[in-house]
Amino acid sequence: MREDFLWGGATAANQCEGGFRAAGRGMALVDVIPYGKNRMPVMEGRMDYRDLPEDTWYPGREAIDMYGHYKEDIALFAEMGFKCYRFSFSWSRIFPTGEEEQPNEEGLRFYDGIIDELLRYKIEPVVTLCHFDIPLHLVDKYGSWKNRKVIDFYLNYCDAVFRHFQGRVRYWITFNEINMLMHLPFMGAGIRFEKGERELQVKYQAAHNELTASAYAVKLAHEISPEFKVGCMLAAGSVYPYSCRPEDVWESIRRDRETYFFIDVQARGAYPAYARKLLRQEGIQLEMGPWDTKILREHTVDFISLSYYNSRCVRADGQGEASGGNVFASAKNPYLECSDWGWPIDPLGLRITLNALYDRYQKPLFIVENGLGALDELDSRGKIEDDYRIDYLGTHIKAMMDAMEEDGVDLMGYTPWGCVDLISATTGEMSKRYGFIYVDRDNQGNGTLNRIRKKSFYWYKEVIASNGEIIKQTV
Ligand code: BGP
Repeated sequence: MREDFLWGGATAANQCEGGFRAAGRGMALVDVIPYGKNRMPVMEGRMDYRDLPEDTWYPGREAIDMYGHYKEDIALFAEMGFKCYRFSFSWSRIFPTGEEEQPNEEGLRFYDGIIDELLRYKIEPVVTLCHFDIPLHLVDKYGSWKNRKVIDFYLNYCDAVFRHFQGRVRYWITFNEINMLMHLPFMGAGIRFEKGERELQVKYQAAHNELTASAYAVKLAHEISPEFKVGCMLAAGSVYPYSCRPEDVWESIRRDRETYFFIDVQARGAYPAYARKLLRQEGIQLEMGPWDTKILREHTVDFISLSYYNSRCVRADGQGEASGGNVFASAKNPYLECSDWGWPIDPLGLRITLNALYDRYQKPLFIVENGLGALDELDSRGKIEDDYRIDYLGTHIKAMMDAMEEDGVDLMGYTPWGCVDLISATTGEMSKRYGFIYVDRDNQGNGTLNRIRKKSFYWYKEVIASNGEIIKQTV
């Protein structure tokens, strides 16, 4: 293993910070994503949050109150030996409506606190600029990423934080799981469909605006500091054909391209032929600025980051049992076990995915999310023996190391998701836990918020201390 490998953990403001009204923060998209049966319709952009009943519970507003606990949490990350920590800025904490010209100083000060604390422990910050987190004002007034104007607001925000944090932050990610926009458009990109709108037209326009914003952000970052490394981020997971029937194989290629599309643009700098065809066939007209093509071509990303939870599987005939999984459902793969939430578990799929991405792009990769959402129970001694999580992570780390050492994939680091328990993005539950650190809080928001080290905490500490050697001996 390379000596500079970035072992760490990942979170996002929208699922852990809370403090939704603190220090001048403006309302954000996450603040209006409810718990319960209305969550999906809102996340899909089919229900307007303004129509939600008054007694609705919004778990993201308080989350695990990392706003008030970050020092304690970072001390625990340091105790595990983290080399880096991936987290996101809440855009509306820095630009409360998104339209201000100058940043909210108190918002910047909050992130100064986090970053200085990390650097004190020699933990490298990796910052996601937008992780399902958009000022609500931009959603309601402009229609979020449907509107080109939002590119300017985003760049104004990027400009402020690049300048403010230069010298302290080196790694930036422009958008979390940019392809989420196609599946959960409101959660992914603040997109709500109005009557009469063509969904595909709206989605591809929003995608174009985000891709352009991302390329401009790369340009800006490189102008501000030659030290900056800027990455894109994909919800990854290779799509397998259900059988060797050519129709199934073809369907798997088609589905893979739905995700590759974004990275093809961000890493290779142009719309691929299959995407140009699709736009034409679907009659989609993109509103483009005069410089977009040039900006996309000249400002590709420095690295490709990805989340990997599971592989996917498809059948051309659409028959058979379905399976859950990150971002979208697919056909049930009979060879794989599933998590408590029905997501397939496929460590070799991680090696397959890493190889596919590296073959295609030849740019450094960074796994910025991976993990097992599971039910954790405190035992009679108040401890959590999460061997299932150790198994999941151990086998995935082994697959990742094989990709690096056997296959030559260039991988910068590994930050498992939800290193401290946080709110689930898809379900809003607290009980879907990923962490090495347990947080005492339930789905209704009750609990002390106390942090407790799980068994996996001590295990991951050893993994990092041995730079992965113990994985080779034990998995
Ligand atoms: C990814 C998101 C994360 C995270 C993770 C796990 O899609 O980037 O924000 O939540 O998935 O998903 P969930 O929380 O639904 O289990």
